[in-house]
Amino acid sequence: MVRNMKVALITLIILIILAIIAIIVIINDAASISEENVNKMIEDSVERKNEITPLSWENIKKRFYSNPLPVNNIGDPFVLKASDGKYYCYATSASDGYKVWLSDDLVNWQYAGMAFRREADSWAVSDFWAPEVVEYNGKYYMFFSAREENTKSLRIGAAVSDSPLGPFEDVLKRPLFDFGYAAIDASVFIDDDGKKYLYYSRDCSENIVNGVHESHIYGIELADDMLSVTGQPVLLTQPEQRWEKMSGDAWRWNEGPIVLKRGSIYYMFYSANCYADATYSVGYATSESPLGPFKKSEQNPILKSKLYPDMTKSEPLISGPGHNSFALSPDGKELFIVYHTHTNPSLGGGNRQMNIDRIGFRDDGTVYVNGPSLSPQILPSGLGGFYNAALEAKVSASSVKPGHKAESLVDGELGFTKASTDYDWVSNGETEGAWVCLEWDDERLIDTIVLFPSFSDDRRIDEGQLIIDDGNLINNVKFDLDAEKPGASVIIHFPEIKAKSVKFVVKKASEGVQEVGLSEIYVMGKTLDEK
Ligand SMILES: [Ca+2]
Repeated sequence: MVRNMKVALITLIILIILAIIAIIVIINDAASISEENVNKMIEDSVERKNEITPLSWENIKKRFYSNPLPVNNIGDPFVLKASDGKYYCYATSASDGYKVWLSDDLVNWQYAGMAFRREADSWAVSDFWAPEVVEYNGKYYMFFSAREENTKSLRIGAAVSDSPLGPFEDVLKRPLFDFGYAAIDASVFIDDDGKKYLYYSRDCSENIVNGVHESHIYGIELADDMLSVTGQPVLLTQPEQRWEKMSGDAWRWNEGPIVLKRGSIYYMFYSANCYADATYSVGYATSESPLGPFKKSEQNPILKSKLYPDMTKSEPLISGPGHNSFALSPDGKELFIVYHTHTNPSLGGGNRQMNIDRIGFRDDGTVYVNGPSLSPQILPSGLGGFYNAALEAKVSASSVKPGHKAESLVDGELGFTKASTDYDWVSNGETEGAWVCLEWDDERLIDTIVLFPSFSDDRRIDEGQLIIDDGNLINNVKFDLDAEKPGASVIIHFPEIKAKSVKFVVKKASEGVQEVGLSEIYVMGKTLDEK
């Protein structure tokens, strides 16, 4: 009995000693982790590749907007970015004047009341259409169209306010000018030299050319007081191109002009065909002088209705985009086109809604519109503390088809039109294994990568892989995009990571394609303090 207890005690002591030795060994081992070992462990983990699981759409959706925007039952939306940094939208919106909507970010809009209401004895009695507002010398000038009581014809009026919200006052108590014909859709452009021009549409209601009712666009110099015109109006454009003759043989339109200047070139944007129909579209013409001659782009129209991709429905998916204006993003870096579409695509008509999409100029001076979109688009730049780091990256690719370039991935143009396919990155006969890479000189804090497909089905990618800084993998990047959401992209959101490079590798191309392509890559980075 005593002997057995002795054996048990010795065994217990031996076990305790062994346990102590084991603990000492473990502690010693832990204490001996050197910098060298740390580096080795990192190398090992890089070799293993760290697979990142993307976060859900719910985590990222607040950084996107989708058309249409909440300015409804309107037409001809005009956006003013005023000197207070806020956005004001005026539109065809009431029977006796104009409503105004207010926004801090160009995306979220609040109705802010009537900006202008006709007075009881006003010359302007009805048809209050297409207002525009110019901020000049601390005042706000509204130019609008309305039917005049005396002539029963359409005329352009001017109203002034100290606030962009109104109330605007019809200070002239008469039309701005009268050339004896119906005139609508006034738009003011102030040139670099301070000269002012007013563009308008000579309305087809009274303008009959060879038996055809036609709306023509004119320009005239506006005096420095903003409330009178000088000189004679100049005819700038009339319906000529095939796309401008889609409303039949009796009625044709060039209307809704608005001018932008880029370098020394004047770009006049306008709409053609009947506003109530799906044929309503936007084109542009260029000139070296504000009053022409203007030459129409061969790529017109640059914004038009969109049909259902499978063509099974007779009504369009997006109907009648047009009568545009422009607005800069909050940080002034991106230009947006503002336009209306029919609220009910199968009905068309006067009930329209506001949309915005990015618009840009290619190196050759031609214009592209990233629209009309129905899919989530990244918020205008300068919002949410994020920016597109891809714009600062060095871009390379495994191969590039002659006539294309890798830099097209960061030129701002997305795959919305056939014309855009000339500006895709396209592999040179590669499919699986083709890659593109974005690299930075120093680290960027990134959390979202957005891949935009080519407009061309012949370059379609089904699946790929993202490699961030060689070590981090995002697998199964699938291009299962909704064809009924024009502008749809692959949006990959993940926990914030510091990175010096992002690589996209094609794992699976669509059956039968001979080459693959992408129109654009966004890499969303957190705006650093010094930026
Ligand atoms: Ca592009």
